[in-house]
Amino acid sequence: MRRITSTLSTVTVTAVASAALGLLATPAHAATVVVSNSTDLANAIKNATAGTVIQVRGGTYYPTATLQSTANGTSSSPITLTAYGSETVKIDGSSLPAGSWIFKLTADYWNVSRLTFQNSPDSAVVCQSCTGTNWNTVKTIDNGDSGFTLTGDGTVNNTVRNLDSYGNYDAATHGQNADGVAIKFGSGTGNLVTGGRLFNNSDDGIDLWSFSSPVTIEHTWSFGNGKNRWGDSAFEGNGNGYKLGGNGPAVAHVVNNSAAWDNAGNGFTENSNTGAIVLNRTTAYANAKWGYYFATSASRLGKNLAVGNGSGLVTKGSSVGSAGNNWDSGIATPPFISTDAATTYDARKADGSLPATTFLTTGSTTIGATMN
Ligand SMILES: [Ca+2]
Ligand SMILES: [Ca+2]
Repeated sequence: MRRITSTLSTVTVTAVASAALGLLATPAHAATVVVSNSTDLANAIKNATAGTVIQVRGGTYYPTATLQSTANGTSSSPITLTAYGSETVKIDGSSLPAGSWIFKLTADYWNVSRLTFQNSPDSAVVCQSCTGTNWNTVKTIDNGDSGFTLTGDGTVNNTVRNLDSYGNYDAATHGQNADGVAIKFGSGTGNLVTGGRLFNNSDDGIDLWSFSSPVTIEHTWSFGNGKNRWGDSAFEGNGNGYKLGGNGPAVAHVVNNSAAWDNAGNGFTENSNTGAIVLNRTTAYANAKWGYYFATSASRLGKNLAVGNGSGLVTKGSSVGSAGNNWDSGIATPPFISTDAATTYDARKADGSLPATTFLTTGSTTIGATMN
């Protein structure tokens, strides 16, 4: 008994001495911070360290300055920013100064989920030279420029999963810039957009302008972009579903199992990218211009389905490889099970994935998007 007491005393004394000297070991579990007002939210984001978990209580937040951080997580100890429990969190930019973004990260290894960013005077979410960030079930709605942006060199291994980005419109420049997703002006490999629903934006659904490394897009829907929904008499939105390049770099972007419909421009376009873009099992339906516009690239188009596009199924240059598409010889066009898009606006499934729909499905195992 005496020996045990002695041992405990030694431990206690050691701990007290360490505490007095500020030498307490790093806690095994990093701090969880629960915030319920904009000031605390801004500070939590700014002061996060690897392993910090920021949980935002339900409600609408009106920050008066851009929420931003340069704090890095690590691959094994990321920084987490998410809604508290199952609560609904909206971060509204309508109290920001003109030209401000709502949320800017210049940081690595953040996991951001279940937050809505809306009504920004400019872009909503911008991740600049980020590595290893994961965005899951985020919404960017009715902002004054692009909803979600990755930009800068050193943009590496970021995943944008189950993003809804819609209603974004740059009024001052007559809609020519606001895309659902912009991955522009930068470089870096391993970036993925999956499960996206990018619609009714003034410019393009997704735009890869001047991004010089391959981006992968899959299981994404891009629709209704580039229409003048704002009564803008000098409207300049482009309205491509998937703008897969531009401004010089030749890049082999990849688009798998995705769809474009009802856009004011082309469904899918190289947009002057001369690289070997790969499109596999995608569908372009009822876009105002071409389903697929690939005039000068060395793209590889396989098993894609174009129906009812204003300018035609495909513009295809001599360097484009094309096989198994419904414009290729001997390939049938399967009928759509439904052309009623109503269900594509439904709430997402509980896991954040796209809602169930029969819209533009065909049952084919060989051609076109499967719409899930
Ligand atoms: Ca534009
Ligand atoms: Ca654009």
